[in-house]
Amino acid sequence: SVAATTQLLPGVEAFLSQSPFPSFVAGKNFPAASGQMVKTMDPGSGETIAEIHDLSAEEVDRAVQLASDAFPAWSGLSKSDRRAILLRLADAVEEHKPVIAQIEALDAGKIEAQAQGDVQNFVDTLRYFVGLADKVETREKIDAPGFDAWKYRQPWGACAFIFPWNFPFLLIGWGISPALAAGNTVVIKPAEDTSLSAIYLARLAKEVGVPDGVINVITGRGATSGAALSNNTQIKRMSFTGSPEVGRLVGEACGRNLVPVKLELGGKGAAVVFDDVDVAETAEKLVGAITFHSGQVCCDATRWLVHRDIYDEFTKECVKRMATIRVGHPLDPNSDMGPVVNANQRSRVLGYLEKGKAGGASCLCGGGEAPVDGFKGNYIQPALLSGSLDNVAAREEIFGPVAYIATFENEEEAIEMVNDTDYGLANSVWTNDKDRANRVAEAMVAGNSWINAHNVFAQGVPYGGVNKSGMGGGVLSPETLMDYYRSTSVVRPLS
Ligand code: TXE
Repeated sequence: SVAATTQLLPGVEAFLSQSPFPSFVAGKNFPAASGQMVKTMDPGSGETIAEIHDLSAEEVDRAVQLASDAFPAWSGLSKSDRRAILLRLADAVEEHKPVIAQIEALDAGKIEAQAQGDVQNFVDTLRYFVGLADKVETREKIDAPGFDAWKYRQPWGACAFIFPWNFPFLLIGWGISPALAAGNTVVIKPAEDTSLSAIYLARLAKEVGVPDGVINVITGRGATSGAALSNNTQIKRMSFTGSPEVGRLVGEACGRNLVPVKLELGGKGAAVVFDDVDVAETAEKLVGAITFHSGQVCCDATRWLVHRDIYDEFTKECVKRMATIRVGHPLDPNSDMGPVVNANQRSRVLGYLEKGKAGGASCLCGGGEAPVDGFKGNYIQPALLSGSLDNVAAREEIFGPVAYIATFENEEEAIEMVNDTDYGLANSVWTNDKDRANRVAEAMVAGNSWINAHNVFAQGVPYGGVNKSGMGGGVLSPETLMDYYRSTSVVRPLS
C-alpha cells in the first residue's frame, strides 16, 4: 500500500477519510441523489483511494443555475474587493501546497515534487491574472471623430470548464484564474480519475471567504456530467481541455447552443535536433521531457527528428539515459517517473508500441510493463521507437513515455517533417545557430515553438494549439483575460 512508501500527511489522511466525496456547489456539499459513485484510484498502487458522486444531468443544470445566481454579487464587487478575496485564495493554496500536492500525486500518479510545482503554478497564475485584471480599463474611450464612443467591458456570467486528468490542479489554475479575476463565476468539471484536488480547492475557497457559488465543482463521468455541462444552455462560455474526440463533441454542443468555446486538445510535437548541439545535454533534456509525468503531456516532443550526422551518437545517448530512469511510486522520493493514470491508458500505450512495431518501427529500448516492487500500479518502461514517420505510432497521439526517432538531412526537410501532421500544438528546435533557430521556430506550424528547450511556460506568454490541437485563443496570456470580458460599444453622435 501507499503507506509502505511514505507517511501520508495528516491533512491528506483527514481529507481522504471523508470519502465518498459529493460535488461542491454554492458553498455546500452537493450530492448525487441517485447515490451513484465513481471510484478513484491511486495509479501507483492500483488501490481505490476514494469515491466521488456521479451527478445527473438535472443536478448539473441545477449547479449551473446556482453559479449563475451568484454572478451579480460577484461581478458587482469592486475590483479591489475581488482582488483581496482571490489573493487570499492564492495564499491559502500556497499554504496548503504540501497537502494538495500529495493528494494530486496519489490521485493522478504524479511525482510528488512535480505535483508541488503544479500547485505553485496555480498560485502564480492566479496572482498573475488578478494583477492583470486590476489594470484592465473596463470603460475605454474610442477615438471616432463625430462620436462620443466608448467600449465597456463586463464579465459574462457563469463559465464552464472541463478538465483532463494529466494536470488536474494546474489546469484548473490556468483555466479559472482569468475568468474569476474578470468577475465571472465558474463551474469546474474535473476528470473522473482525478477530481480530488478540485474538491479540496472548492472547500478551501469557502474557508477563506470566496462567496458561495463563485467556484463550483461538479463531479462524475464524462458521458453524464461532462456531457450535461457541455449541453447546458445557460453557461456563458465553455473551456475544454482533453482529447480531440471529446473536444469535437463539446464543440458541437456549444455550436448548437451558440456558446463561445475554447478547446485545448492533443498534439504530436516534434523536436528538431541539428548537428551542432551538445549531444549529451540535448539527449538528457529530451529524455527528461518525454518521461516527465510519464509522457502524459499534450505538448510533449514525441517525434525526435535528428540530423543524420549525429543520429547514431544521439540515439545511443538517449537509449543510455532512458535506461537510467527509475520508475516507481509517485510518493517515493527515489522515483523519476510514476505510472500512467489508469489501466486503459496503459493498454493504450502498450497497444501503440505493438502497432508501431507491426508497422515496421524498431523498438530501441524499453516498451513493456515495468514491475515496481510491492505495487500493482500502471507502470510502463519508457521506450524509443525508430523508423519511418509513416507509422501509426509516429502519427497519432500516444500519451505515454514513448518517443519516435527519425533522421533528416537538411533544414527544409526537417520543417516539412515537423509540419506533416494534423496537430499544431508545440515543437522545439535545438541548435546553437541563432538565425537557424529563429527561422525554424517561425516555419513550424503550431501555437508554440521552443528553442533549446521543451515544455517551458511563463505567465504572460500565450500557450495554445492551432489546427486539430485547439481553437479559441489559448491560455496564460493577457488576451486570455480579455476573453473573459464581453464588450459593449456605447456610442452617442455628437451633432
Ligand atoms: O480524455 P477525455 P480521456 C488524450 C490522450 C488520452 C485520451 C483519452 O491521448 O489517451 O485523450 O483520455 C470529460 N462530454 N488526452 O479519456 O475523455 C472527461 O470526464 C463532455 C489529451 O481521459 O477527453 C474529462 O473531464 N465531457 C489531453 C474530460 O472530458 C466529457 C489530456 C477529458 O476527458 C465527455 C487528456 C463527453 N461526452 C487526454 N466524455 C491533452 N492533450 O491535454 C468525457 N468528458
